[in-house]
Amino acid sequence: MSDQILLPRRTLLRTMLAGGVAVAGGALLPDATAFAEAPVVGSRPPGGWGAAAADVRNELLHTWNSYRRLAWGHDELHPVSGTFGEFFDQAHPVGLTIVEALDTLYLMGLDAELAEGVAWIRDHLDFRAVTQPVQIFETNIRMVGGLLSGYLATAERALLDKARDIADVLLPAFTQSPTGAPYRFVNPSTGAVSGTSNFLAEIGTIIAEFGTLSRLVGDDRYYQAAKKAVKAVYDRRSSLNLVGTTLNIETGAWVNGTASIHPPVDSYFEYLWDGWDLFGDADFKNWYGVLTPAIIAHEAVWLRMQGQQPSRQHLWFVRVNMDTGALVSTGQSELGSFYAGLLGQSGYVRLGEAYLDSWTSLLDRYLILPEGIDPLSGNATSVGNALRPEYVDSAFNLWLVTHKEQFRELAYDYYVRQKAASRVDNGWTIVTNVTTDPVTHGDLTSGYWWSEQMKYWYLMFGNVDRFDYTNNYLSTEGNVFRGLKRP
Ligand code: DMJ
Repeated sequence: MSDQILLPRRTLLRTMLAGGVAVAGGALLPDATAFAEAPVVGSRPPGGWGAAAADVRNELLHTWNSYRRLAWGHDELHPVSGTFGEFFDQAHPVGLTIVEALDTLYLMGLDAELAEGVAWIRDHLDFRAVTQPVQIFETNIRMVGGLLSGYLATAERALLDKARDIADVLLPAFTQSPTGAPYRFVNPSTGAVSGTSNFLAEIGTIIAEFGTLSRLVGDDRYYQAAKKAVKAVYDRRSSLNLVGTTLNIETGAWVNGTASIHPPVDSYFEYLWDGWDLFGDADFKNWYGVLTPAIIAHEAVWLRMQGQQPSRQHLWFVRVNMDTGALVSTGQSELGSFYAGLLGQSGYVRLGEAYLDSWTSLLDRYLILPEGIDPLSGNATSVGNALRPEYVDSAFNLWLVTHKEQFRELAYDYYVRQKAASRVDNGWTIVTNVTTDPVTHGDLTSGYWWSEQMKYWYLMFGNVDRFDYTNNYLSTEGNVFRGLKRP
């Protein structure tokens, strides 16, 4: 696959023109200079890359020490109030932060902290004690994935056993479903499944963890369940080769037929590519190869933001009706910025670069990206930033693919920004309003912060001898399933 095949007709653009929106006409990549001439927002660390890597490690260690002091064994640190909270069940902590941090601690050489975390998991983690229904998706990408990458980093058998035990809690959500697409929830203490309307990301972001587990324990049931779920969605694609947002997993009918790369669909496409990347399963490559050109044909648009030069256009991905291709919404979610990296990984490098540039262009008006953006005005439609990793995730993936220094510089610039926005006495916190000066703090160190962007920044800035830069795989939650080097 390459950028060359992507020259769709632009009926969608005419629709938008009718609404007074300034857009590019013609081919999808009408003028490479439209983004190539953009000012690059990026910077080099004044003390050198090694010092930047050391700073990332210090920040993670500082926050870890706060977690250890104020919240040990609980799911998440509340660094502003110095308290804690639980992600799954307020009555039953499962040490989510420890699980999410494992392979990051390993890569950073924080071996004493890693050993302490592994010991806590071995002695205390009991996911079946959770009495509230949990999301299959979140449990899989965070808990199963975190334990598996922790196992790959340490060879501690207890981590693999706990990962399998949790996957066994989740598996009935797949096997009891008439379509194979999973129920959305399971109650770990009773085994009861629930939630017949499920989102594509939650149905399809399973194969990396379940497939890795199948490989490690020699039991194919996890892999097959995850693959069947993906196929249940793919088989219900429209005549345009688009899929919707929400499926009734019992009847197989679409509940919401809006096609989008934004949440709650986003990582469905990521794991299509990953099923090929990680397991060499050609079905996944074929499915990705059918759905992606349709996304690009019907959802990719070039827009000129109000107040910007006419020559300056940006690539965005809009929401459309899966059957007709008609525009549903132009709104952009920050979480959608992950798609730039996925495009780059899967051969659409120029599109990936262009899409990341669209997000970068917003950084002349915001310190860090807001959760929601109107791409026509540049206004924030959702003003918070929950310590989001997606922009850095894409910079990391494009850097791995292209080796271009500009992506590392973009990532460093964003590190400086996020640190300025999020650092508090006890570590890093979410932001509830990026548009105030100074930004307004919330009170949470998100679990994925330990697993995702701190790892991406450290790997980009450092020359980490425990990581294979040429042959690796990181999950949607940043968990490393290929590329960890052990002595
Ligand atoms: C992470 O849990 C994962 O990246 C997931 O795929 C969606 N986004 C959150 C962080 O924003």
